[in-house]
Amino acid sequence: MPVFLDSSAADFDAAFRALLGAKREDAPDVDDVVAGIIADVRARGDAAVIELTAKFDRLDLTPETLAFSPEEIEAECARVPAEERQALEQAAERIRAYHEKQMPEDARWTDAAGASLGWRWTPVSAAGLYVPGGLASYPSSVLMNAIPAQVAGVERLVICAPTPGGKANPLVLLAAKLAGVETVYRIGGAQAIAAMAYGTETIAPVDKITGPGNAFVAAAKRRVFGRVGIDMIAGPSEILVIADKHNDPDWVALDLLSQAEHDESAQSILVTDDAGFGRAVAAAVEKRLETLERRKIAGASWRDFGAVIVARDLDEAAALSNRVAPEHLELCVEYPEALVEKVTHAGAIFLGQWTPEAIGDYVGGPNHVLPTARSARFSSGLSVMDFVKRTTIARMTPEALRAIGPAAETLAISESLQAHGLSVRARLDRLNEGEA
Ligand code: HSO
Ligand code: ZN
Repeated sequence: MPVFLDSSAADFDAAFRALLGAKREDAPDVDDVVAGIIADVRARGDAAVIELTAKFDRLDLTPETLAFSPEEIEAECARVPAEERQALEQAAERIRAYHEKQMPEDARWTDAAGASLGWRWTPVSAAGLYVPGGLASYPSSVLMNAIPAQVAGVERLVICAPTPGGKANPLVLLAAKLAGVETVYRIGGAQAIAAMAYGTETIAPVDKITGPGNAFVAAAKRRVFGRVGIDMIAGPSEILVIADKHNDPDWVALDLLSQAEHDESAQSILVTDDAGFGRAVAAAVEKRLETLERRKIAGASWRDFGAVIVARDLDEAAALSNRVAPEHLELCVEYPEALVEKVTHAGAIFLGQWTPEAIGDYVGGPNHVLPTARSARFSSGLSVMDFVKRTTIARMTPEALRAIGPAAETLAISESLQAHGLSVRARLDRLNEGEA
């Protein structure tokens, strides 16, 4: 049974804090193994990657077959049924259009001292995207990771996707093609992350690695961070739905289950101002769980981490949601535009009863790679900004240097950095000579 909490109950705050603090993921300690794998790939390159792939994925590769050939990609893509191809194309188009709006602008201005200042944005040169194998090999995630990189202007985009036993997912390859990915390597795990970070004889290193993965991949991303940039270490999915009684309990139940079915450690929370509605949703969840294909996963998530919270009113519901800082937040209320103003921490917000969170997972346009585990308090979902860097620009004129140089010299002297001060003084002296 999920927990039922009432915000007017005396012990509510303690119970709510327990819910916030619930440890949902047991991250197995694989760091030593991962350190060994990374060192091996750095030392032996392709040979290590090939051996590890044979061992973990039962797949025998050679340097020539590490990547899918263009012919293989074409053949796999051709197997995708028209309906799925069209859906993927529509998704790609909408995700691209949304992310094009995120492209930040360069700036340049002249300030009161006469200094010309600004910044420029430039893309990273190469990005590598990890696509997990097995159950969580989502073509939609390929689009969500690769399209922002493509929009940012990243020149070289590659994917590493393990194909245990050699079986490829045609939809993943089609998504890669639609998103402008040049090369797809059939490797996975920490060895794939190491290969993308450090390079091998056949795999050129990248500058930024994004994408979800298992504990080995997460540990490897942590370890190569600094050598390359990474996106984030994503935890299990979450949804919080704020709903009033003017909703169909079954719709809300399905929205809660749509995150619960991702993972036994996923968390679905309903916050409502109507206790009767809360009970109706809980009953609808149980009913749907009877027939859901993933009822084992969704049921475990709902039972262990699900919650129904009855708040005094919708304002309090928003305040509680802010304390959770959920990855996904649905506002299934009559006036969502008013309530959204009260939301300060959430990865993605879905307004009104016609916006199920699944729309955002696939075709809405916004990214579905979002901050989990309450990290929406301080971070954002994946965007074009993850694939660009900002370089600052400054240009002094003689007048500008005369106006602000002496303060620099003073500060340099106070920090005992003589050459710093002299580099300014030498120029100021020349200006003064010119004047004399
Ligand atoms: N809701 C997941 C993403 C996803 N859903 C992929 C379906 N496919 C995490 O935001
Ligand atoms: Zn999802």
